[in-house]
Amino acid sequence: MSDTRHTTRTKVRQKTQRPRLHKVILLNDDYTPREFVVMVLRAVFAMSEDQAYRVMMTAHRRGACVVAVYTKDVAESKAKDATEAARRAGHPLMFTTEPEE
Ligand code: TYC
Repeated sequence: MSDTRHTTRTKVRQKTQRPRLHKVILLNDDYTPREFVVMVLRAVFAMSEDQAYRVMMTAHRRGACVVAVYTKDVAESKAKDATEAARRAGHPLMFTTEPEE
């Protein structure tokens, strides 16, 4: 009598799940002074004067600019801090977040 045994081996491929990153986006408006935008970018996102100026001008010309990417919590908290700093100073400046593709 044949006694054939079949063994099934399942290969498990470990895929490390990295947290999805979220973009912080700077939105243009017609009222916030350019210098104020640069100041907030430097304070909240630790940018140099040069970097901040370029990001501000990109948003000014194109309507919006990605500032940086972070984990969801960090992105949301920085966008909120920056938007609130503007609100306190009486400016309509807004930062939003969205998940990276
Ligand atoms: N458009 C504003 C002005 O002309 C400056 C500005 C730039 C505001 C970028 C917001 O995200 C912004 N005073």
